[in-house]
Amino acid sequence: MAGQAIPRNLRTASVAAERELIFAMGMDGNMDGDMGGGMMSATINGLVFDATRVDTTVQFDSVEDWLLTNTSPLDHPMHLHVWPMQIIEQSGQPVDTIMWQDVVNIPARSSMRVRIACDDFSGRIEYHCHILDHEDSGMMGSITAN
Ligand SMILES: [Cu+2]
Repeated sequence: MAGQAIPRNLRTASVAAERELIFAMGMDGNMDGDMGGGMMSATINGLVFDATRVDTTVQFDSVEDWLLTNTSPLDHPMHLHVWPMQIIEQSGQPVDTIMWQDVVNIPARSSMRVRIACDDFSGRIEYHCHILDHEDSGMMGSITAN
């Protein structure tokens, strides 16, 4: 990417797939812990991170739209490894600035739509909330391109 003065505009790309990632927080239902209450859970599409699971499979060299929905009362800065994102909508309103971002903040109880070119790398990578407490509580997923 070094030396690219004008970013490629993904708005003109054809979108191969759309998906939604829902970022949620709550207390997990397991009350048999020794602290008198449940642990915080931070999930993406209802799941805490599991290193043995692949959450998302994309087609290599395709462009995808992801709707990042945050149902929680806290912001979640979402970091996607390898592939930078372009924000195309914030809370349903178009965003015209063409900019690559490797972290996109999803404000509390809000949504961001991003477009991603899944190129240059095929294999398994991760996406996660950049707030360490949230990531440690499970807000992370894995993705492969093939
Ligand atoms: Cu978070």
